[in-house]
Amino acid sequence: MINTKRIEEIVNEARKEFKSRVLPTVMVIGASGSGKSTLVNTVFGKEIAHVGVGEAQTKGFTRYDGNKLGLNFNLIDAEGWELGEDENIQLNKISEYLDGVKKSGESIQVIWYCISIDARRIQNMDICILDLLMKRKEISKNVFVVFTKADMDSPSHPNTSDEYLKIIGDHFPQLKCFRVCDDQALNRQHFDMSDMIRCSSERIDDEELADIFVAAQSYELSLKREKANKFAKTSAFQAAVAGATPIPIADSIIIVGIQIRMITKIGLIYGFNLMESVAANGGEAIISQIGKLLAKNLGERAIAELTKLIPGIGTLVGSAANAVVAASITYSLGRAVSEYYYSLYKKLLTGQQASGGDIIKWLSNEDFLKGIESRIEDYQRMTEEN
Ligand SMILES: Nc1nc2c(ncn2[C@@H]2O[C@H](COP(=O)(O)OP(=O)(O)OP(=O)(O)O)[C@@H](O)[C@H]2O)c(=O)[nH]1
Ligand SMILES: [Mg+2]
Repeated sequence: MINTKRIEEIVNEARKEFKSRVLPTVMVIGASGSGKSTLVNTVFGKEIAHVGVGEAQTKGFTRYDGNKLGLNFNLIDAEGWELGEDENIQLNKISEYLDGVKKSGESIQVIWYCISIDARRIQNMDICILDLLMKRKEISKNVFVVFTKADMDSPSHPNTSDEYLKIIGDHFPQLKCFRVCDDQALNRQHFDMSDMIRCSSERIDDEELADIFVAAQSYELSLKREKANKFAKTSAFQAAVAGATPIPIADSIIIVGIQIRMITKIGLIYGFNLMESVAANGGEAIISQIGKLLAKNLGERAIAELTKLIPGIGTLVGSAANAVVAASITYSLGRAVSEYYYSLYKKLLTGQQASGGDIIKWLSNEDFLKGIESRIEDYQRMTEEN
């Protein structure tokens, strides 16, 4: 009934597509000790310096290649400048470096310029470097000012971050500023870490790179969920188109293909690579198993749903109803997978054991089918809203 050969082909195509990804590049820059490395660790949940050695590039820039280090992003760490350093020398270094990046064809998606609250004043060097960055058309809209160590702000008025905000606002009214610190609880209660991550991702033009940035960061889990759900919607519409062709859904390899792609992509948004966990678990046999499971669930649910939708099924299968069913099951599957990964990720964040490979077990589970049922209603609500 289900063509496993074709499923393997689909999975291999998806695997190739997701393997050869270009990664977003994040650059941190600011005074020495301004909290650049700490910021990167807080956002991405990784001690990059401990993950591997970056390549020291010309004049104080270190580039960490995500593909080499198994990360979902590249990092450019600019060596912090010291107080009293010559401004022109610094500015020349930065200009030269950015020229080189531009020439190499690489683009930088996010630039966080760090100014520590602890410093108590914004230096002329800060303004000069920001001015340089804002004058470069290729990056200016990706520059953000980050007031680090916000936990050290004084409770008095006007406090340091308010003063900073005013100075930056006077010089660069178009620049966005965020207050952050290295403490989760404080960030969530008082500071702007979430906003910083959201704004940064929204400014990335390339949608694929924006998705990978969301996958790379580990701070804003709800952003991953939003992206995953958006992708489930897109896939549902694709499935609707495929479902509108008058072939029985249970045999529709196209829809299964859309679904495999969808669960792969959702896994990636959460930072799990389904394809890799599949390969690690014995490869192709499991891949066809996933395909069969999807086809079986899809088939059975589809028939149940169709029976509800059209009395006298068997004599006539309306292609419109077929499309609705294909879409709602795909959407439900996407939402269910997203919720699954969401809870898996939460587990990982609290130090519990979990692996992306668990999804295979979970797909054969009763809870999964129940989850799908409860989310078919979500889809119907969604189509009514649109
Ligand atoms: N209180 C407080 N201390 C922080 C915070 N962020 C960083 N620090 C401390 O500030 C110091 C410098 O932090 P780093 O992240 O190493 O700064 P950096 O900009 O990467 O420094 P260089 O790479 O040497 O230029 C460290 O001792 C951190 O522990 C914060 O949010 N609050
Ligand atoms: Mg550092």
